[in-house]
Amino acid sequence: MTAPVIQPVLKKFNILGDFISAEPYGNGHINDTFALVFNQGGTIVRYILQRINSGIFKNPIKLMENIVHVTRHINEKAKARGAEDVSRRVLTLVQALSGENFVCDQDGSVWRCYVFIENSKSWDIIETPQQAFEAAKAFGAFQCDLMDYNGPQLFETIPMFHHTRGRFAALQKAIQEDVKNRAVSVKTEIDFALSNEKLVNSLLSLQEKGIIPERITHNDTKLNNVLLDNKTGEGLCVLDLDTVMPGLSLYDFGDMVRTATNPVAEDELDLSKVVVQVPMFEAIAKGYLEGTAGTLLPVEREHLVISGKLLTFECGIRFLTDFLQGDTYFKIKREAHNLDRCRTQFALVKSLEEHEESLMGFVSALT
Ligand code: ADP
Ligand code: GN1
Ligand code: MG
Repeated sequence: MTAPVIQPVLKKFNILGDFISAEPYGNGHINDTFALVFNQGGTIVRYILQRINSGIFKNPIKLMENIVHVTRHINEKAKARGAEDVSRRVLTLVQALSGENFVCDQDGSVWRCYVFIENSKSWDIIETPQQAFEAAKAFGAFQCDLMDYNGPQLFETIPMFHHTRGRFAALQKAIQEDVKNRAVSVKTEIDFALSNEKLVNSLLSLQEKGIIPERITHNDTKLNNVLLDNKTGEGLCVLDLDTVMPGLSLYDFGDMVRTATNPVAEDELDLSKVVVQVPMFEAIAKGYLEGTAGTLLPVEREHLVISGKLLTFECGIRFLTDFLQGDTYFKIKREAHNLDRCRTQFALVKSLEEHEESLMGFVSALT
Protein backbone atom coordinates (compact mmCIF):
# COMPACT_ATOMS: atom_id res chain seq x y z
CA MET A 1 0.00 0.00 0.00
CA THR A 2 1.36 3.38 -0.92
CA ALA A 3 2.18 6.28 1.37
CA PRO A 4 -0.56 8.48 -0.18
CA VAL A 5 -3.19 6.04 1.18
CA ILE A 6 -1.72 6.01 4.67
CA GLN A 7 -0.88 9.70 5.04
CA PRO A 8 -4.45 11.06 5.20
CA VAL A 9 -5.32 8.35 7.74
CA LEU A 10 -2.32 9.17 9.91
CA LYS A 11 -3.24 12.81 10.04
CA LYS A 12 -6.53 11.91 11.69
CA PHE A 13 -4.82 10.16 14.64
CA ASN A 14 -3.53 12.13 17.57
CA ILE A 15 0.12 11.22 17.03
CA LEU A 16 2.68 13.84 17.98
CA GLY A 17 6.01 14.49 16.26
CA ASP A 18 7.42 14.08 12.76
CA PHE A 19 6.41 11.18 10.56
CA ILE A 20 9.41 9.17 9.34
CA SER A 21 8.11 5.98 7.70
CA ALA A 22 5.38 3.35 7.39
CA GLU A 23 6.21 -0.24 6.42
CA PRO A 24 4.04 -3.39 6.15
CA TYR A 25 4.54 -5.41 9.32
CA GLY A 26 4.00 -8.94 10.67
CA ASN A 27 2.53 -12.10 9.16
CA GLY A 28 -1.17 -11.83 9.98
CA HIS A 29 -3.55 -13.41 7.47
CA ILE A 30 -6.41 -10.96 7.94
CA ASN A 31 -5.78 -7.24 8.48
CA ASP A 32 -3.34 -4.84 6.79
CA THR A 33 -0.72 -4.02 9.41
CA PHE A 34 1.97 -1.30 9.26
CA ALA A 35 4.75 -0.24 11.60
CA LEU A 36 4.90 3.54 11.79
CA VAL A 37 8.02 5.43 12.83
CA PHE A 38 7.84 8.93 14.31
CA ASN A 39 10.41 11.31 15.72
CA GLN A 40 9.03 12.75 18.94
CA GLY A 41 11.37 15.48 20.17
CA GLY A 42 14.41 13.44 19.21
CA THR A 43 13.13 10.07 20.43
CA ILE A 44 12.18 7.49 17.84
CA VAL A 45 8.73 6.07 18.60
CA ARG A 46 6.82 3.36 16.76
CA TYR A 47 3.13 2.59 16.36
CA ILE A 48 1.11 -0.21 14.81
CA LEU A 49 -1.45 0.98 12.27
CA GLN A 50 -4.07 -1.49 11.04
CA ARG A 51 -6.75 -1.40 8.42
CA ILE A 52 -9.49 -3.75 9.61
CA ASN A 53 -10.55 -6.28 6.99
CA SER A 54 -14.16 -5.27 6.44
CA GLY A 55 -14.79 -8.18 4.07
CA ILE A 56 -14.37 -10.42 7.12
CA PHE A 57 -15.44 -8.15 9.96
CA LYS A 58 -18.79 -6.84 8.78
CA ASN A 59 -19.18 -4.35 11.63
CA PRO A 60 -15.72 -2.91 12.40
CA ILE A 61 -17.13 -0.16 14.59
CA LYS A 62 -18.82 -2.62 16.95
CA LEU A 63 -15.61 -4.65 16.84
CA MET A 64 -13.66 -1.60 17.98
CA GLU A 65 -16.11 -1.16 20.87
CA ASN A 66 -15.26 -4.72 21.98
CA ILE A 67 -11.56 -3.89 21.89
CA VAL A 68 -12.08 -0.75 23.96
CA HIS A 69 -14.02 -2.70 26.61
CA VAL A 70 -11.60 -5.62 26.74
CA THR A 71 -8.40 -3.56 26.82
CA ARG A 72 -9.86 -1.24 29.47
CA HIS A 73 -10.80 -4.19 31.68
CA ILE A 74 -7.39 -5.84 31.37
CA ASN A 75 -5.60 -2.54 31.85
CA GLU A 76 -7.48 -1.94 35.10
CA LYS A 77 -6.70 -5.43 36.33
CA ALA A 78 -3.02 -5.05 35.56
CA LYS A 79 -2.91 -1.74 37.42
CA ALA A 80 -4.74 -3.26 40.39
CA ARG A 81 -2.10 -6.00 40.50
CA GLY A 82 0.52 -3.30 40.68
CA ALA A 83 2.12 -4.00 37.29
CA GLU A 84 4.56 -1.20 36.46
CA ASP A 85 4.64 -1.60 32.71
CA VAL A 86 0.94 -1.85 31.94
CA SER A 87 1.32 -0.38 28.44
CA ARG A 88 3.52 -3.37 27.54
CA ARG A 89 1.01 -5.88 28.96
CA VAL A 90 -2.14 -4.78 27.22
CA LEU A 91 -2.75 -3.09 23.89
CA THR A 92 -3.15 0.70 24.06
CA LEU A 93 -5.29 2.35 21.40
CA VAL A 94 -4.22 5.74 20.08
CA GLN A 95 -7.14 8.15 19.91
CA ALA A 96 -8.21 9.88 16.74
CA LEU A 97 -8.54 13.66 16.63
CA SER A 98 -12.30 13.07 16.44
CA GLY A 99 -12.13 11.59 19.95
CA GLU A 100 -12.97 8.13 18.65
CA ASN A 101 -10.68 5.11 18.75
CA PHE A 102 -10.60 4.62 15.01
CA VAL A 103 -10.45 6.52 11.75
CA CYS A 104 -12.55 5.98 8.61
CA ASP A 105 -10.81 6.62 5.29
CA GLN A 106 -12.42 7.92 2.11
CA ASP A 107 -13.27 4.36 0.99
CA GLY A 108 -15.08 3.66 4.25
CA SER A 109 -12.32 1.40 5.62
CA VAL A 110 -11.81 1.52 9.38
CA TRP A 111 -8.28 1.97 10.75
CA ARG A 112 -6.92 1.73 14.27
CA CYS A 113 -3.59 2.55 15.80
CA TYR A 114 -1.83 0.94 18.76
CA VAL A 115 1.21 1.86 20.79
CA PHE A 116 4.04 -0.39 19.54
CA ILE A 117 5.22 -2.76 22.25
CA GLU A 118 9.00 -2.59 21.99
CA ASN A 119 11.64 -5.17 22.94
CA SER A 120 9.27 -8.04 22.34
CA LYS A 121 8.56 -10.49 19.55
CA SER A 122 5.73 -12.68 18.31
CA TRP A 123 6.98 -16.05 17.08
CA ASP A 124 5.56 -17.70 13.95
CA ILE A 125 7.32 -20.92 14.92
CA ILE A 126 7.92 -21.47 18.61
CA GLU A 127 11.49 -22.62 19.24
CA THR A 128 11.60 -23.84 22.84
CA PRO A 129 9.15 -25.38 25.31
CA GLN A 130 9.84 -22.44 27.62
CA GLN A 131 8.48 -20.05 24.96
CA ALA A 132 5.46 -22.29 24.46
CA PHE A 133 4.85 -22.32 28.22
CA GLU A 134 5.06 -18.53 28.44
CA ALA A 135 2.77 -17.96 25.45
CA ALA A 136 0.15 -20.38 26.76
CA LYS A 137 0.35 -18.90 30.25
CA ALA A 138 -0.30 -15.44 28.80
CA PHE A 139 -3.36 -16.67 26.88
CA GLY A 140 -4.59 -18.47 30.01
CA ALA A 141 -4.13 -15.35 32.14
CA PHE A 142 -5.93 -13.29 29.48
CA GLN A 143 -8.94 -15.57 29.74
CA CYS A 144 -8.75 -15.55 33.52
CA ASP A 145 -8.65 -11.74 33.58
CA LEU A 146 -11.86 -11.65 31.57
CA MET A 147 -13.76 -13.97 33.89
CA ASP A 148 -15.07 -11.04 35.93
CA TYR A 149 -15.70 -8.80 32.91
CA ASN A 150 -19.03 -7.14 33.59
CA GLY A 151 -19.05 -4.35 30.99
CA PRO A 152 -21.37 -4.14 27.98
CA GLN A 153 -22.04 -7.47 26.30
CA LEU A 154 -19.40 -8.23 23.71
CA PHE A 155 -20.49 -8.20 20.09
CA GLU A 156 -20.07 -11.42 18.07
CA THR A 157 -17.62 -10.13 15.47
CA ILE A 158 -17.78 -13.25 13.28
CA PRO A 159 -20.92 -15.28 13.94
CA MET A 160 -20.35 -19.01 14.52
CA PHE A 161 -16.60 -18.53 14.26
CA HIS A 162 -15.69 -21.91 15.78
CA HIS A 163 -18.94 -23.68 14.95
CA THR A 164 -17.21 -26.77 13.60
CA ARG A 165 -20.39 -28.26 12.17
CA GLY A 166 -21.02 -25.00 10.33
CA ARG A 167 -17.42 -25.01 9.06
CA PHE A 168 -17.91 -28.56 7.79
CA ALA A 169 -21.15 -27.61 6.04
CA ALA A 170 -19.36 -24.66 4.39
CA LEU A 171 -16.76 -27.08 3.04
CA GLN A 172 -19.45 -29.41 1.70
CA LYS A 173 -21.08 -26.45 -0.06
CA ALA A 174 -17.75 -25.33 -1.54
CA ILE A 175 -17.10 -28.84 -2.85
CA GLN A 176 -20.54 -29.00 -4.40
CA GLU A 177 -20.33 -25.55 -6.01
CA ASP A 178 -16.68 -25.96 -7.01
CA VAL A 179 -16.63 -22.45 -8.48
CA LYS A 180 -12.98 -22.64 -9.56
CA ASN A 181 -13.05 -26.24 -10.78
CA ARG A 182 -10.42 -27.13 -8.23
CA ALA A 183 -12.16 -30.02 -6.47
CA VAL A 184 -10.78 -32.61 -8.85
CA SER A 185 -7.21 -31.62 -8.00
CA VAL A 186 -7.71 -32.03 -4.24
CA LYS A 187 -9.54 -35.31 -4.03
CA THR A 188 -7.19 -36.69 -1.35
CA GLU A 189 -7.75 -33.70 0.93
CA ILE A 190 -11.51 -33.71 0.35
CA ASP A 191 -11.67 -37.43 1.14
CA PHE A 192 -9.67 -36.91 4.32
CA ALA A 193 -11.94 -34.08 5.42
CA LEU A 194 -15.18 -35.92 4.69
CA SER A 195 -14.00 -39.11 6.35
CA ASN A 196 -13.41 -37.21 9.60
CA GLU A 197 -16.88 -35.72 9.86
CA LYS A 198 -17.53 -37.23 13.28
CA LEU A 199 -14.80 -35.03 14.77
CA VAL A 200 -16.86 -31.88 14.26
CA ASN A 201 -19.33 -32.74 17.01
CA SER A 202 -16.73 -33.54 19.63
CA LEU A 203 -16.96 -30.27 21.56
CA LEU A 204 -20.14 -28.79 20.11
CA SER A 205 -22.32 -31.54 21.52
CA LEU A 206 -20.85 -30.98 25.01
CA GLN A 207 -21.36 -27.23 24.66
CA GLU A 208 -24.94 -27.68 23.48
CA LYS A 209 -25.73 -29.89 26.47
CA GLY A 210 -24.24 -27.25 28.78
CA ILE A 211 -21.49 -29.61 29.92
CA ILE A 212 -18.70 -27.27 28.83
CA PRO A 213 -19.26 -23.64 29.82
CA GLU A 214 -19.11 -20.68 27.52
CA ARG A 215 -16.56 -18.10 28.63
CA ILE A 216 -15.10 -14.95 27.12
CA THR A 217 -12.29 -16.32 25.04
CA HIS A 218 -9.76 -15.03 22.55
CA ASN A 219 -10.65 -17.42 19.71
CA ASP A 220 -7.48 -16.82 17.66
CA THR A 221 -4.69 -18.05 19.91
CA LYS A 222 -2.14 -18.90 17.26
CA LEU A 223 1.16 -18.24 18.86
CA ASN A 224 2.09 -15.22 16.77
CA ASN A 225 -0.81 -13.45 18.45
CA VAL A 226 1.14 -13.07 21.68
CA LEU A 227 4.30 -11.07 22.34
CA LEU A 228 7.15 -12.52 24.40
CA ASP A 229 9.57 -10.18 26.17
CA ASN A 230 12.97 -10.20 24.43
CA LYS A 231 14.89 -9.93 27.66
CA THR A 232 12.99 -12.12 30.12
CA GLY A 233 11.19 -14.41 27.67
CA GLU A 234 7.99 -13.76 29.61
CA GLY A 235 4.60 -13.86 27.86
CA LEU A 236 3.91 -10.18 27.75
CA CYS A 237 0.89 -9.10 25.75
CA VAL A 238 -1.96 -10.85 23.97
CA LEU A 239 -2.62 -9.33 20.53
CA ASP A 240 -5.20 -9.62 17.77
CA LEU A 241 -8.32 -9.02 19.82
CA ASP A 242 -10.73 -9.00 16.86
CA THR A 243 -12.37 -12.27 17.83
CA VAL A 244 -12.56 -11.86 21.61
CA MET A 245 -16.14 -12.92 22.30
CA PRO A 246 -18.01 -15.77 23.95
CA GLY A 247 -16.44 -19.15 23.18
CA LEU A 248 -14.92 -22.25 24.72
CA SER A 249 -11.60 -22.30 26.56
CA LEU A 250 -10.89 -25.44 24.55
CA TYR A 251 -11.01 -23.49 21.31
CA ASP A 252 -8.22 -21.35 22.69
CA PHE A 253 -6.20 -24.29 23.92
CA GLY A 254 -6.79 -26.26 20.70
CA ASP A 255 -5.43 -23.50 18.51
CA MET A 256 -2.32 -23.34 20.67
CA VAL A 257 -1.81 -27.07 20.17
CA ARG A 258 -2.16 -26.48 16.43
CA THR A 259 0.51 -23.81 16.34
CA ALA A 260 2.90 -24.88 19.11
CA THR A 261 3.27 -28.58 18.38
CA ASN A 262 4.00 -28.15 14.68
CA PRO A 263 7.78 -27.64 14.34
CA VAL A 264 7.52 -26.07 10.89
CA ALA A 265 5.62 -23.28 9.17
CA GLU A 266 1.89 -23.46 8.57
CA ASP A 267 2.64 -23.51 4.83
CA GLU A 268 5.58 -25.99 4.90
CA LEU A 269 5.76 -28.10 1.74
CA ASP A 270 7.66 -31.06 3.19
CA LEU A 271 4.91 -32.80 5.14
CA SER A 272 7.32 -35.37 6.58
CA LYS A 273 8.44 -32.57 8.91
CA VAL A 274 4.95 -32.04 10.34
CA VAL A 275 5.33 -34.22 13.42
CA VAL A 276 3.90 -33.37 16.83
CA GLN A 277 6.49 -32.07 19.26
CA VAL A 278 5.40 -33.67 22.51
CA PRO A 279 7.46 -31.35 24.80
CA MET A 280 5.67 -28.39 23.22
CA PHE A 281 2.31 -29.92 24.01
CA GLU A 282 3.40 -30.52 27.58
CA ALA A 283 4.63 -26.95 27.90
CA ILE A 284 1.41 -25.36 26.64
CA ALA A 285 -0.72 -27.61 28.84
CA LYS A 286 1.30 -26.58 31.90
CA GLY A 287 1.36 -22.92 30.85
CA TYR A 288 -2.37 -22.77 30.16
CA LEU A 289 -3.24 -24.42 33.47
CA GLU A 290 -0.98 -22.01 35.30
CA GLY A 291 -2.40 -18.99 33.46
CA THR A 292 -6.01 -20.01 34.07
CA ALA A 293 -5.15 -20.46 37.76
CA GLY A 294 -7.41 -23.34 38.69
CA THR A 295 -10.47 -22.05 36.85
CA LEU A 296 -10.68 -24.83 34.24
CA LEU A 297 -13.27 -27.49 35.05
CA PRO A 298 -12.31 -31.18 35.05
CA VAL A 299 -14.38 -31.65 31.87
CA GLU A 300 -12.34 -28.94 30.13
CA ARG A 301 -9.07 -30.55 31.22
CA GLU A 302 -10.28 -33.94 29.98
CA HIS A 303 -10.76 -32.51 26.49
CA LEU A 304 -7.45 -30.70 26.09
CA VAL A 305 -6.06 -33.33 23.73
CA ILE A 306 -9.12 -33.67 21.51
CA SER A 307 -9.36 -29.87 21.27
CA GLY A 308 -5.96 -29.79 19.55
CA LYS A 309 -7.06 -32.31 16.94
CA LEU A 310 -10.40 -30.57 16.43
CA LEU A 311 -9.00 -27.06 16.02
CA THR A 312 -6.28 -28.29 13.66
CA PHE A 313 -8.92 -30.08 11.62
CA GLU A 314 -11.14 -27.00 11.65
CA CYS A 315 -8.32 -24.82 10.38
CA GLY A 316 -7.50 -27.39 7.69
CA ILE A 317 -11.06 -27.42 6.40
CA ARG A 318 -11.18 -23.62 6.47
CA PHE A 319 -8.05 -23.45 4.28
CA LEU A 320 -9.48 -26.12 1.95
CA THR A 321 -12.81 -24.28 1.71
CA ASP A 322 -11.01 -21.04 0.87
CA PHE A 323 -8.90 -22.78 -1.76
CA LEU A 324 -12.03 -24.20 -3.39
CA GLN A 325 -13.74 -20.82 -3.26
CA GLY A 326 -10.85 -19.06 -4.98
CA ASP A 327 -8.87 -17.68 -1.99
CA THR A 328 -11.26 -14.97 -0.89
CA TYR A 329 -10.66 -15.11 2.89
CA PHE A 330 -7.04 -15.71 3.93
CA LYS A 331 -4.28 -13.57 2.41
CA ILE A 332 -2.13 -15.66 0.08
CA LYS A 333 1.38 -15.12 -1.26
CA ARG A 334 1.46 -17.87 -3.89
CA GLU A 335 -0.87 -20.02 -5.94
CA ALA A 336 -2.22 -22.97 -3.96
CA HIS A 337 -1.03 -21.34 -0.73
CA ASN A 338 -4.25 -22.26 1.03
CA LEU A 339 -3.95 -25.82 -0.22
CA ASP A 340 -0.41 -26.05 1.16
CA ARG A 341 -1.69 -24.75 4.49
CA CYS A 342 -4.54 -27.26 4.46
CA ARG A 343 -2.08 -30.10 3.87
CA THR A 344 0.07 -29.21 6.89
CA GLN A 345 -3.02 -29.06 9.07
CA PHE A 346 -4.24 -32.46 7.94
CA ALA A 347 -0.74 -33.92 8.42
CA LEU A 348 -0.76 -32.53 11.96
CA VAL A 349 -4.19 -34.05 12.63
CA LYS A 350 -2.75 -37.45 11.68
CA SER A 351 0.30 -36.93 13.86
CA LEU A 352 -1.85 -35.80 16.80
CA GLU A 353 -3.88 -38.98 16.38
CA GLU A 354 -0.71 -41.07 16.54
CA HIS A 355 0.35 -39.34 19.74
CA GLU A 356 -3.10 -39.24 21.31
CA GLU A 357 -2.52 -41.89 23.94
CA SER A 358 0.70 -40.45 25.29
CA LEU A 359 -0.70 -36.91 25.31
CA MET A 360 -3.77 -38.12 27.21
CA GLY A 361 -1.51 -39.87 29.71
CA PHE A 362 0.41 -36.65 30.24
CA VAL A 363 -2.73 -34.57 30.79
CA SER A 364 -4.28 -37.00 33.26
CA ALA A 365 -1.07 -36.99 35.31
CA LEU A 366 -1.10 -33.20 35.55
CA THR A 367 -2.13 -31.86 38.92
P1 ADP B 1 -3.88 -10.04 11.87
O1 ADP B 1 -5.28 -9.91 12.39
O2 ADP B 1 -3.77 -9.73 10.44
O3 ADP B 1 -3.28 -11.36 12.25
P2 ADP B 1 -2.43 -8.88 14.14
O4 ADP B 1 -3.23 -7.95 14.99
O5 ADP B 1 -2.21 -10.23 14.66
O6 ADP B 1 -3.04 -8.90 12.65
O7 ADP B 1 -1.02 -8.16 13.91
C1 ADP B 1 -0.06 -8.71 13.02
C2 ADP B 1 1.32 -8.75 13.70
O8 ADP B 1 1.72 -7.41 14.06
C3 ADP B 1 1.38 -9.54 15.01
O9 ADP B 1 1.57 -10.92 14.77
C4 ADP B 1 2.56 -8.88 15.71
O10 ADP B 1 3.78 -9.41 15.23
C5 ADP B 1 2.49 -7.42 15.25
N1 ADP B 1 1.83 -6.54 16.25
C6 ADP B 1 0.50 -6.28 16.36
N2 ADP B 1 0.26 -5.38 17.33
C7 ADP B 1 1.47 -5.03 17.87
C8 ADP B 1 1.90 -4.11 18.89
N3 ADP B 1 1.04 -3.33 19.55
N4 ADP B 1 3.24 -4.03 19.15
C9 ADP B 1 4.14 -4.78 18.47
N5 ADP B 1 3.79 -5.66 17.49
C10 ADP B 1 2.48 -5.79 17.18
C1 GN1 C 1 -6.14 -16.06 10.95
O1 GN1 C 1 -5.50 -13.13 11.95
P1 GN1 C 1 -4.53 -14.26 12.11
O2 GN1 C 1 -3.56 -14.39 10.99
O3 GN1 C 1 -3.88 -14.16 13.47
C2 GN1 C 1 -7.56 -16.44 11.33
C3 GN1 C 1 -7.54 -17.59 12.34
C4 GN1 C 1 -6.83 -18.79 11.73
C5 GN1 C 1 -5.43 -18.35 11.32
C6 GN1 C 1 -4.70 -19.45 10.59
C7 GN1 C 1 -10.13 -13.79 12.07
O4 GN1 C 1 -5.46 -15.60 12.12
O5 GN1 C 1 -8.86 -17.96 12.67
O6 GN1 C 1 -6.76 -19.84 12.65
O7 GN1 C 1 -5.47 -17.20 10.44
N1 GN1 C 1 -8.26 -15.28 11.88
C8 GN1 C 1 -9.52 -15.00 11.48
O8 GN1 C 1 -3.36 -19.14 10.52
O9 GN1 C 1 -10.13 -15.69 10.67
MG1 MG D 1 -2.82 -12.18 14.09
